[in-house]
Amino acid sequence: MQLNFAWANIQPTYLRTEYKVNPFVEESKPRLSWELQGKGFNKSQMAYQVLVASTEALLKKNQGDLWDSKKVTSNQTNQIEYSGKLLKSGQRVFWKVRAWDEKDRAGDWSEIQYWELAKPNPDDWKAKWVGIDLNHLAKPGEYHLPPSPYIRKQANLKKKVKSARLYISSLGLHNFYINGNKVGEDFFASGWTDYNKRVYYNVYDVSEYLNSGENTFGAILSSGWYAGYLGYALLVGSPQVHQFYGKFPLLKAQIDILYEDGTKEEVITDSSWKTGTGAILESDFLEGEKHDATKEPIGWNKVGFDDSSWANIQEFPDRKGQLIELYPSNPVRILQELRAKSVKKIAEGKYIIDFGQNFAGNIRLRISGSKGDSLQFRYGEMLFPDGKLMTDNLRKARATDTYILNGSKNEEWSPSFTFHGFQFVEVSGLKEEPNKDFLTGLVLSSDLDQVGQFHSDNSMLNQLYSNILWTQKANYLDIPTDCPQRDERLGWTGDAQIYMRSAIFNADVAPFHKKWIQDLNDAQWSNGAFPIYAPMPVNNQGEAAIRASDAFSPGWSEAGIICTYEYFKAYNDLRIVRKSLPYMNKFMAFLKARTKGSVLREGSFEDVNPKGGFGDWLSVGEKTSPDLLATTYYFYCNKLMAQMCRAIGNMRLAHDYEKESHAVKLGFKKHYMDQDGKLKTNAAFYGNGEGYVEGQNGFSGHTQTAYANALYSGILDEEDANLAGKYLRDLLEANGNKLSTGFLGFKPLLPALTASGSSDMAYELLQSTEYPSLGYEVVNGATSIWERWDSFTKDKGFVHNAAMNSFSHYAFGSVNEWMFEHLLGIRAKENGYQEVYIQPEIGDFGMKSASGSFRSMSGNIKSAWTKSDKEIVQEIEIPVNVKAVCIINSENTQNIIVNGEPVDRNNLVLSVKKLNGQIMVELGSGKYEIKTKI
Ligand code: RAM
Repeated sequence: MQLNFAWANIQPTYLRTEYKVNPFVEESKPRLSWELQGKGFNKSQMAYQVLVASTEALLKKNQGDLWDSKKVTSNQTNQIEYSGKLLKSGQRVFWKVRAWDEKDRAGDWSEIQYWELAKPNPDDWKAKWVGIDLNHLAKPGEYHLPPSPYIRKQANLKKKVKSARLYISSLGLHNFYINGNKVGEDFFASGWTDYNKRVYYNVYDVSEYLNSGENTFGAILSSGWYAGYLGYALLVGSPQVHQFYGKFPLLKAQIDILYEDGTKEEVITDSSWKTGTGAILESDFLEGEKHDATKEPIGWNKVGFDDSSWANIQEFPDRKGQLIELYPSNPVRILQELRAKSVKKIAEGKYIIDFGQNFAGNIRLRISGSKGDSLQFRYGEMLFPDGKLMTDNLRKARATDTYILNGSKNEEWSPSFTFHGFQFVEVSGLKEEPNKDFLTGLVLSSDLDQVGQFHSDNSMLNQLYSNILWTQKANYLDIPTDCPQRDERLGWTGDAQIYMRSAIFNADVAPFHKKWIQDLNDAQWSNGAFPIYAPMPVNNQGEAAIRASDAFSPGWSEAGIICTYEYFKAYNDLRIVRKSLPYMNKFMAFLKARTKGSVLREGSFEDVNPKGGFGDWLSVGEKTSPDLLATTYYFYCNKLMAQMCRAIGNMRLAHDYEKESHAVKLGFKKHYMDQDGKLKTNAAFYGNGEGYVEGQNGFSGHTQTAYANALYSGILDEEDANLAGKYLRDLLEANGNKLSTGFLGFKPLLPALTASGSSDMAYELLQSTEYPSLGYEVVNGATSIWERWDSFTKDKGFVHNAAMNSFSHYAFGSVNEWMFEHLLGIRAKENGYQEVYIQPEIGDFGMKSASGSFRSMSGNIKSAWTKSDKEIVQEIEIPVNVKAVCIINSENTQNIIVNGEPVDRNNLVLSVKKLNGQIMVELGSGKYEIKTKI
């Protein structure tokens, strides 16, 4: 019998390539990562060895014919670049890794994983773009919605198929079928990009779908973001309201087949494919889908269908400058199916279905009825007090689906090319009382793993956390949107940048933001400004096509720096920094050109609409000078740029940005601060404020938002920061301990309070259930984060409807950052969370316990605490290879017991330091219980 000492060693698990498990990739040098498992304490990786082989068999014999990294002395488990032989398109390779622990003991090999190189070379594509213009079939009316083209091809495969891959891209949306089976479970491929620059494709293993002999390939196309309605173009009366990138959808698909005998064959889209129409009469994200099941050409996507009446499809040339690349994100999928909570009749044949939860997605209908029966579905987030559906806040989004029954038994349907943001569905046209399960809710979102957990003894807060998660899911749908319901659904950059760190704590957004940061860079204006939303469709004059005045704004455009920075911090990803650097430099130059003496003075952004940009959007009460805010952002961006440049070894640039940040700091103090350290602005400059957001209220520098941003950005020296902390607190107290912040002010508010010693106030704001607060939303019934603190109130109803009143807006969910970093106290010390701080703010702040975890790039970090009158008990879990500094408020080390032993006589503890009333306890991996007497 072999003795097993594996418990003493460390074991790599969760092997990923480019942040994904067993993916298709395009990178010739993809980056590998793993987590480490190991029992006991203070375990770390001293060295690793990666083997990559062309077959699993070789790898089982420990032979890495493609790459043997040999034993590499390093504690890195992430961003390990494959440095082996050049791989060929379509090549699948297998890999495994083992690690040596801190005592240089080798652990077992991990299990075997793989990646497959997709089609990095455009020459590998033989397929042609195909499509057909069906715009003449669109019914005249307010919305121009053509039917979906159906396309098909029958092909004879003469030999036995060993394996096959489908490479597929569309300008617009597609469903693809082989022999009647839908390929994959993804929705809305190929996503939204700046199609003039870049279009994505996906790859599927379709070996199982093919037979030798006759096979049929079919697709249904839809306009999607490419040719459908976008944003508020209709609402604001833009000259162009749809077809922003092209007039009708196109498809490019290639099936690469490998036969058992080693020969190859391809089936490609070209003009030999046939096209007709079918059941999908209309489909659009904003307007909805109409499906007439009586019109479905039975068997159209199977062998034997007579397509002699179908036309030949047209071929279209590749567009110049349009890259075709592998979709970097995870696809949109159904994450969950919700049962109805109630079905209520409101009129003859008309019912309201309540799913009990605000979400983005679709419905699944299961019904038996008569041929030609027509059901209409309308979607809403809320009901009016009389029980009717509230759709005022959808503005010009018609959000209506229609299904016409074909009369077969147990018909099942759900829309393919639309989604809605809703909790309630109004169904009309029902002939009989439906059973409760005739309709289910399909939760759609980019399929990202949840990495965060949060729970506390405050049930309102637990609901709030649930609301944050749901709202993130509803708006992380291919791109990060402001909202999923009304005629907007745009990748608003301000919302994305304030929320980015919050998002990282909740879900593994690495694949998702790899895509969107590219979208953002692609959308950079020629003057260097990043836009206010991305992707950004542009008209022939080079202006925003959805609304010509949509350009740039302080607090929004900085997403181009901040999102890349957050990504780099969370995942220790330098490649994204290198890739974004030219765009970021250009943007910083754009800002610099607007400064005078490194300060963005009053009026620096008068040329945009609204003047000064959006400022502290949706703030309540006092208004902060947008230029003062722009200067704190400018400082912050210089600081982040310096850090990123240093990390990639560009010391000259790092130095330049450091120098500039220093100059901004001095300039800010001189221009925006009085002798008492109070922030000020030249209010007279703004005159009557015309053209500015709520400019009639006048602007000030002495606001919660101004101090919160100044403190968060680090623009103040220590003395001024102390004063700012005091002023911030004073302002809150003078306001009855209530916030007055908007989008830009709320995100840094709680962190700034904690940084300036006012965690008590941060807790008070977080736990408040009075207007304005997130708790107020919860007590008014919210299951998601609302655009406004009072989007709905039980006593006043809807006060903001019609104009801007989304019930699914993640922006104010940015409080999540504070909940993870300061309530649970999990903060990165080093990029990628290889070193962390554990520093929960614990006091007499109205809460007795909280627990949560964050599965970081370096493994799962857990922090929990309970507080009684006598002691605080913390439970902490640190993954292998991670070091934590636990910062505990206590004067005396004798008050602290770690796993039953006093902290200063404890073998498990790496070090103990005292500093200003705090004890720093350094811990390696393991599970700890820390008791602190109070
Ligand atoms: C609104 C959007 C978004 C915000 C902009 C300024 O219409 O919903 O949240 O960033 O305006």
